[in-house]
Amino acid sequence: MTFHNLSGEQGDPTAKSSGNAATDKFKNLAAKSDTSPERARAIYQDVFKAIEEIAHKHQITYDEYNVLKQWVIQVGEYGEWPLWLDVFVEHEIEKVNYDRKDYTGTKGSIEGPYYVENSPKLEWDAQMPMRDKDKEAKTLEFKGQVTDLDGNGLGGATVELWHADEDGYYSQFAPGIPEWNLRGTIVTNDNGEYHIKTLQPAPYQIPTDGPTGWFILSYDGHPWRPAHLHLRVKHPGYREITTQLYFRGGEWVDNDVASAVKEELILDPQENADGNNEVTYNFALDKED
Ligand code: MBD
Ligand code: FE
Repeated sequence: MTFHNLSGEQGDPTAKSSGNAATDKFKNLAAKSDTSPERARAIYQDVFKAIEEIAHKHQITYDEYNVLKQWVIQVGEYGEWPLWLDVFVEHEIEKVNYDRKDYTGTKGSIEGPYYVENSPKLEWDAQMPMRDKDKEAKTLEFKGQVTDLDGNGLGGATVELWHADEDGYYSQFAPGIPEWNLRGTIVTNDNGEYHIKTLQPAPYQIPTDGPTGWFILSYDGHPWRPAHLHLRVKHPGYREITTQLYFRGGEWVDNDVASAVKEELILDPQENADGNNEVTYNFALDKED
């Protein structure tokens, strides 16, 4: 086994540029946790126990160990730790923390590596920031209401929306795209409603010219995520949700490399006469406890 560039293509953006953009964004966040030494010890003991079991069960060779060591170095050099972790680990952390029986509002999903805070504020009835090129793509009219658990509209809620363009690229993580392209913070009207015109996103391919892609190819996996919208919905006094929405029948919906699809988060868009998509989705927020 070797990890090398099996695709032979220089992606645009390269794995290195999008990876390092995600790393530069994340490393400046003040991440901290109040994990006690006792808890740290308990967690690490289980991690090392799992490593021990795997090493013996699979009789891991020194060649494999050395490839791993080199790969870990490369993940860092390419800035792909946010990408690799969010694709392979985040979904379980999301479930542990947010997918709980006592939360009955709209389900969450992983944030992924491409969120940027403070996107431009948009009126409740607005168009996402986009280029002329994006306007030629299939349109998605995305509307609905943010409510409490009893269905009362929450006016002044914010719906942060970010997603990839038709080529599967995210602004600020690919060269040459305007800073806030396909990123916006929609403020709901007095009834909690929003009505957004955007473009229909395409499936997203993990860059195959970097270590996360090589990792996937090493086990003959595929590097695709289904087309998706990323959302973060907030209103004071309510539990903030970070989630994603998918499109029924779309490619990779049943086989997301990031394991982040939930049935409740699959949209059923209607295609109207002019070939554009229209869909209504309501967000119900749990009370903050
Ligand atoms: C994405 O667009 C994404 O949403 C996740 C979770 C990982 C990689 C790319
Ligand atoms: Fe994404």
